[in-house]
Amino acid sequence: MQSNRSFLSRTLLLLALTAMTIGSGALAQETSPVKARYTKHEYQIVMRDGVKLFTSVYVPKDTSQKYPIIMQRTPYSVAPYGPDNYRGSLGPSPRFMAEGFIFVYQDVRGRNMSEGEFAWMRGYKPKKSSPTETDETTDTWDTIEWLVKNIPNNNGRVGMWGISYPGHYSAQALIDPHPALKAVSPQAPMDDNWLGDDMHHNGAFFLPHAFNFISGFGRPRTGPGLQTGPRFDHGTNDGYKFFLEMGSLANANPKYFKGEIKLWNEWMEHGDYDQYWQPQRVSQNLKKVTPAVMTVGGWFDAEDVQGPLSIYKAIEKNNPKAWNVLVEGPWCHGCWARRDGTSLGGVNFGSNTSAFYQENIEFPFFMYFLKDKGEMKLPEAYVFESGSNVWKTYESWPPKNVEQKSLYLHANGKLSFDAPRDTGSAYDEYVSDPNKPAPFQSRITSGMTYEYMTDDQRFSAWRPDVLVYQSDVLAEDVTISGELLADLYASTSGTDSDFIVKLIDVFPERKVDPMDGYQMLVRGEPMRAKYRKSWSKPEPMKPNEVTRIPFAMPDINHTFRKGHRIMIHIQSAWFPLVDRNPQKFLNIYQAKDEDFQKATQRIYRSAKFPTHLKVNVLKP
Ligand code: PG9
Repeated sequence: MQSNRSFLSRTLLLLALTAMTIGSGALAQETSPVKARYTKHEYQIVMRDGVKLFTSVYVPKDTSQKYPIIMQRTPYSVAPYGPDNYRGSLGPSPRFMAEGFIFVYQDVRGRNMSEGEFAWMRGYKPKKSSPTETDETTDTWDTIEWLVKNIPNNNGRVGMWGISYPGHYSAQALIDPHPALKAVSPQAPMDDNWLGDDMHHNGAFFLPHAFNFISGFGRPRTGPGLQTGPRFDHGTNDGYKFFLEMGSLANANPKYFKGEIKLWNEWMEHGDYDQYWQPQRVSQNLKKVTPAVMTVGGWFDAEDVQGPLSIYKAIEKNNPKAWNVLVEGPWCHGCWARRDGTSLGGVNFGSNTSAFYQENIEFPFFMYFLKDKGEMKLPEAYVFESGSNVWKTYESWPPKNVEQKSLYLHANGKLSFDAPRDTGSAYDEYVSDPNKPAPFQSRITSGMTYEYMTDDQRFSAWRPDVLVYQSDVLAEDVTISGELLADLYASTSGTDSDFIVKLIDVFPERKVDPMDGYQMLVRGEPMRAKYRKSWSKPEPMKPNEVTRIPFAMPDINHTFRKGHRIMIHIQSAWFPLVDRNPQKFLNIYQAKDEDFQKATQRIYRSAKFPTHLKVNVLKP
């Protein structure tokens, strides 16, 4: 016989579990904070060419005041669909839902429940051939025009925000902005998927990022409908093994995609920076920016570290009167909205940087420009300084109070701000074997992780195919702010090569310290040598001839603390993050497995051939 006490406690537990179970289902919809305060509507908004775009609109139940519209356009679905199925949250952060806005989410043309044909980063058409010709700027314009005229109780002002691809669409809206568009925050926006964002960096192809993404996103579509599907099954967690065994990029279709993924086929057909990629670049068209713009990026964003910087800089350069600011935090991709921003991998940033940003930067921006609430005190640049772990504000980005200096390679793995005086042709040499390519990370995973951007590089430092140079222990803090310019003098026994430069912060050896000897990646970037003179007209390298290979690496804002060392790695593979270079001048996207050859690489460090990294050092 159960005692009364245990029977009662079991009954209470059962009731509690039942309530929780119901809570996860229908009841939740009734008690969801969104449904309690907002009413959802779904529309098919007709564009100027007749195509209908599926748009969800959440309006506050309280009609005692008018509200601004804040919109996101996305290729990733505005699910859940159905007027009775509500999103779990609305807006860039919970503050917005509590404050009260009209929230709009739209499936872009050709995606999910919207009609039409999807094009990858559909380029702007400056001269439309007819009143019904469309691009993303006209789809955005037509949508805003319809919203302000048809959604009850709006205050005539529209804001946009989005992270990554939605950030790209926010930036597109700035090209020919609708007059009601008053505040736009492109966050981790893709600017150019050949020059720095997502798929390519300086011509090198980001293999797992592209392959794993497009194997799902690029699935054939027969018409409006939710486009989801299973993630690609590599059959192993070991991405290094999977992609090495896949071999040449040309093997992907016969082995896995069978030619069914149109976007993959397009990317394989356009290896150079050609008319497929060039029109996609948003920043080239940002010349009539009238809304207030707050571009947001993460210093350690593995996907789109370059996009925010190039979009902010283009607006600043071409629109001197625009209200245009930059925010950069110590974040991975979108992590200012998705994680607390206190750390990334093994590196701690000392505070919840995401909460600080959401409360003190993002929310005040939209409140001021869409509701005339609060004061506008945002600086031109609100940038976190990693290493010292403090927020810094500047009147420009990059900051003006910097001195350009160069970190030069020297004998015996030394690195210093002094130029080499060696009059000969001193060099260091390594053999790059594409069948045993240097790895980009030590963890076993099939994808491009977020954490690789600040990983400890000691897993790589002892490899014979990685050159390592480090400074003496720093006698004082050295803060480097802005773009990095690598200037290599290199040769290869082949006719093409990749050169990857990694800038690293070496923590002091302190056994009791969790960061004991940590070699923190601050910035890494590849350069595919055949593009050294032109992104669209590649040229071979002459075997064993010293060749100058200059290239930019995305901006940083990092303090190398007193007691640390500055380190540079140079290598010719970063696998599988970057596809392998056959080290033979040919179309890599059509290479055969037998084309991949070893090459002997030389990096020169003499007065005549001074390999160095130009940096901007913040003046005291
Ligand atoms: N920028 C991200 C992405 C684009 C393309 C491929 C993979 C990722 C994103 O939109 O999330």
